[in-house]
Amino acid sequence: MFKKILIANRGEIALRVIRTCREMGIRTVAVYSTADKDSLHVKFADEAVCIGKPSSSDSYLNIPHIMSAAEITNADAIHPGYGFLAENSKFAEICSKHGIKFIGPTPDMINSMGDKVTAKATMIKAGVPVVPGVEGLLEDVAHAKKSAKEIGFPVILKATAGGGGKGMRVVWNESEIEKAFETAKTEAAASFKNDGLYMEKFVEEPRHIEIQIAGDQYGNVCHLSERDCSIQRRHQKLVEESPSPFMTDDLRNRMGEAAIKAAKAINYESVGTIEFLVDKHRNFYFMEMNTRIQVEHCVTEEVISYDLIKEQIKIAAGEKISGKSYFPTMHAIECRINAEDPYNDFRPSPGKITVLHTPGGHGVRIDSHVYAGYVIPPYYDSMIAKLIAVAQTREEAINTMHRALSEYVIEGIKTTIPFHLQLMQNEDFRKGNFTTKFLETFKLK
Ligand code: MV4
Repeated sequence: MFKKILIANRGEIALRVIRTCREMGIRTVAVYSTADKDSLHVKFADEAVCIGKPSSSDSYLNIPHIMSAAEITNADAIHPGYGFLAENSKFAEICSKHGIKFIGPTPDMINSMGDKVTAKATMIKAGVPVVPGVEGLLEDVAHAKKSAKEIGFPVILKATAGGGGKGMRVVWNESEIEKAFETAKTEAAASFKNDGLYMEKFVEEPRHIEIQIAGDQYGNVCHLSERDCSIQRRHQKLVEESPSPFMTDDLRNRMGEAAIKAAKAINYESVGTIEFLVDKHRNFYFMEMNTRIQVEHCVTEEVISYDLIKEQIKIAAGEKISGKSYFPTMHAIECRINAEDPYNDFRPSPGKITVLHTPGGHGVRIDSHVYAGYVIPPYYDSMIAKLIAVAQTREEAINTMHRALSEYVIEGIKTTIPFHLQLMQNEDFRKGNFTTKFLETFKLK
């Protein structure tokens, strides 16, 4: 097992990793930017190294600074968390060259899922269902036009280097295709330095349901059931839950097996997630694979009673997993508490937390790095806490969540708490009656 892990991240996920390391008897190194010197991850770690100025490119994305911190502290592994360098294959490669274990998949595995056209081809070969569309990249506008007519409108153009919604265009009819192709190409080139586009049938009003998987270094893979992440706004998830209210035992088995096939196709090592689109007939299609631990991993932990970070560290250290899958015995919901103003287009609201009272009691978990007097810096993402409610049924979990949200007091900044309070009382949400379009029509009172 590792003796010392450097956590190349900040905020709640840095704390989350430190907590598990402490339970496992592993020493921890925090890295921090000058803006984060008073952050809890710095105080909770055994050692802390300042790696640069506030901007991410000078600190949490600065590979030489992070590698130096790892060398001077003699860390034998690096946990990348999520975001920042978590899916950067060059970083994983550099770690390996320095004899430091990157706690995650190998550079090849990251690359094979990072390029979406390659990933889709791999999935087709493995027998995992994908959205019908053109195989490979679009050559030019004429190719796009011809393909769209064959597939049938509406279609969607996506960037092969994209993911998470960037550089996408929905095309409803032939007259729109030329402009959509050109703007998507320009946007992809600017955002990813790769203008490759591909085309799929546009699935209308889908649900976003993802399957958590774990694979070890010996080819054993299991699934850990699903999370429903349909409650999103501009591709930012706000609420996640497990099990999905749309799930059936049969669908879970079929999606679980497909996710295992997907992971096995690339000999996947570590924990990871296969994202699927699910249509109203319960057809499911591979969308992309996340080769990292995700923000929403906690809902899975709560419904199967399993520490995913511990498992991720054990797998990285070469331990075997059983290959037996896990099924939810509880219901968990996570609300992302962001320093944003839900009454003002979710505009970021950084600043000092003057008053803080956190909820507690039966069935409540909070993963957060903030405290009363903490100043939320404006340089990073605005998530300041994850509130997770667990109960035996979905209805009880929603009621626990509502109760916990109503106990939560955060003053000095605006937060998404009022949004979540109203969502928990929404009739359609309570019925499990929602798709990825839900928040387009949800109105705050
Ligand atoms: C789609 C789709 C409909 N049809 N692909 C959005 C993020 C990126 N991972 C892919 N996305 C979508 N791909 C086809 N063929 C609809 C979306 C989509 C979406 C997906 C999941 C969650 C929220 C979403 C919001 C808008 C569009």
